Amino acid sequence: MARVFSGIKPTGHLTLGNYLGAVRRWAEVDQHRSDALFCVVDLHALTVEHDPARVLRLSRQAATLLLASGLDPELCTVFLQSHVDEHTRLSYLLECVATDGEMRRMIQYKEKAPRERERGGSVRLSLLTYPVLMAADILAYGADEVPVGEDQTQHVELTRDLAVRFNQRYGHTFVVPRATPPVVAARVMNLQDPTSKMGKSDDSGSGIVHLLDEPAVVRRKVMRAVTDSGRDVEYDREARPGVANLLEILAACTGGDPKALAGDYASYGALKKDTAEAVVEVLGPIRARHRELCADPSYVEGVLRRGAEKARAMARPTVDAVHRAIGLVPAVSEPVPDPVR
Ligand code: AQP
Repeated sequence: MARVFSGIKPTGHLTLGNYLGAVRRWAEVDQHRSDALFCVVDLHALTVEHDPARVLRLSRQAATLLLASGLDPELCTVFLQSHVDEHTRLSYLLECVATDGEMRRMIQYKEKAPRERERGGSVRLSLLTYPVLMAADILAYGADEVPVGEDQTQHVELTRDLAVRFNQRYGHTFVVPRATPPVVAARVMNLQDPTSKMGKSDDSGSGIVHLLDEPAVVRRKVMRAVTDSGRDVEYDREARPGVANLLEILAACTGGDPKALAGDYASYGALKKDTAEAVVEVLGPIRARHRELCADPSYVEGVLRRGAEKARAMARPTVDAVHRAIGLVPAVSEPVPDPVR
């Protein structure tokens, strides 16, 4: 059975992009056909200026939303990254295999570092190195597949490179994983700027549909989506990114094909209306289940505690093997005897 690992950063409220690009597949497909682990990667949220209370709140909310979206702790392992020390243990060892040039080439670093400087802050070293932590997240579990949206493929490529390099230098230790992006909605775009990804750390508001948005809010955001001055509904990501984005969202929500759906519409207004209703329908059960789970926080805590125990037991043998392969003396598991006096 394939091993699957994926994660989500508590850097903002989960978006429709997170759901259609990743979480829905985790719930509907991956947890049923594989040995799957899903993680709130809270350490990744510390790589930029952050408010500790907000990260704490968003981490709990993200975990609750993963369960509300259909992850079943009987079928998969759900946990918080910071609860399993093996991720950071392995990350340092992989930093000893990665190069600084590789880190500086990461698109997300190139995009975010200037943003941090513009905000008047300095750039945290962790913003440069967190792709290695992400590699550790994946490699610690021997994952074969990493179901992610398109924006994460460069990070999975780096993970593959580090795994191959380590195996060549120190002996076969890691499974080399591969990214598995979804067929539709691999990159849901911002409704107000269809050339940018709908990202949760972007607070600009009306272009981003959050999973917990009320139906009226969803309808308003979709109806105001930026399209273009044309009239015909055509699926063309380059020439008509706004319309293509709506068609992709509609297709992902209803199970159709964006190109085929374009033929059903004679106006942008009708397309927006159907897209809005399809999104409202998809989000309704998630919001309802989220309300129920919020009424029972000890259930969510229990799931995360048991998930972390299971994850730790799965990751430890791999990380111990990495220690041995790279030349570190294994930690002694039995109590150390008193020295002879
Ligand atoms: N717009 C999107 N379309 C499709 N998939 C998406 N994902 C994120 N946005 C989209 C996928 O969701 C998973 C978790 O994402 P994440 O937490 O790593 O990233 P984010 O939601 O994009 O959060 P940020 O903080 O806004 O990220 P960045 O770092 O990009 O600024 C992933 O599988 C991702 O592909």
